[in-house]
Amino acid sequence: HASLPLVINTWPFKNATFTAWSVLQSGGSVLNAVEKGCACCETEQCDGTVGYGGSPDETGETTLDAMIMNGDTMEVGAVADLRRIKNAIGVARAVMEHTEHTLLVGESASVFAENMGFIAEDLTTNKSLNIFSQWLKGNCQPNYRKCVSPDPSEYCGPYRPHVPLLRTTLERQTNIHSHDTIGMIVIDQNGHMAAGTSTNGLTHKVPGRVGDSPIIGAGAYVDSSAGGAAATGDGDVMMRFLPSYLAVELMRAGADPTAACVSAISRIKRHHSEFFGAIICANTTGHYGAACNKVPGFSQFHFMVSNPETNPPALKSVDCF
Ligand code: SD4
Repeated sequence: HASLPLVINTWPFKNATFTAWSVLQSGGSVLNAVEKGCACCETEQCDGTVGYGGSPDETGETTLDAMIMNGDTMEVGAVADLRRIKNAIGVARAVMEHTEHTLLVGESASVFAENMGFIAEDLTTNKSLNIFSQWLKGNCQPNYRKCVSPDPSEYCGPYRPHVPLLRTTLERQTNIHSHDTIGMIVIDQNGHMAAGTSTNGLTHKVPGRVGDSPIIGAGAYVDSSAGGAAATGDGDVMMRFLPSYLAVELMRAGADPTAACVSAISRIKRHHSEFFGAIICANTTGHYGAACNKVPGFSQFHFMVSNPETNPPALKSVDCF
């Protein structure tokens, strides 16, 4: 049986869970809990895949995607391809609270952030520089063009890749450890709900690439009258299926959270049996579930839960199918 409040987030990002839980315990709102929880991962550079200094793109730059959603009012703020600002979910919150818009992108989003008082700084670190330079030298690393020949002029179109490497399905699969977005759902004792995401996306991506995380209904979705969901994994594939929206609508129709999560993953599997991804779901009563697609190297998905029954926060896992 379920109990409220609830904090649930993707991956074993324990300090993020703890931070969100602490915000609720001190009387903070669900939006503050989601923002501070995800911001904790941005500061800690969780897994190197949230925040600065990770997932350098084809030019070596780290760019960030983030979203925050209010399940009571259905307001959303999001940023994509954000540059030079570390606190991406903070900027997403500013978009929600200080503009009539929903999603700001790229350089303009960064200028907005600077005007809002966020500090502009280089998101590159020695670690991200190293990942980038290894890639420049290396081989057998994925890039994300539909290339089949080692001669870039033959197959990649007029837009020349920085590094002419082969990209195959297998290589892409083996890159699963470069995806680890934080996605979080928070419900308080009164049933107020919020959700959010933050990520530095995909390593070696084509500049300008936006993943699923800042896309409403893809990376996350929440409606306090139905439930919330957040996804992680291969955003280029997952965003085509709006898995978070689908899961929330299934819960609205009566599905329990685990069944809703399984259905959202199954929908993607129909077309992409080999995709890497997972989703977490929670309904209005605080019941929760998760599901993931089984691929080589990924058979179990770990996530964090904090509610009055766990000695908060607790690591949970689900077997992929
Ligand atoms: C993306 N979905 O940009 C993100 C990455 C991710 O777990 O979720 N990793 O595609």
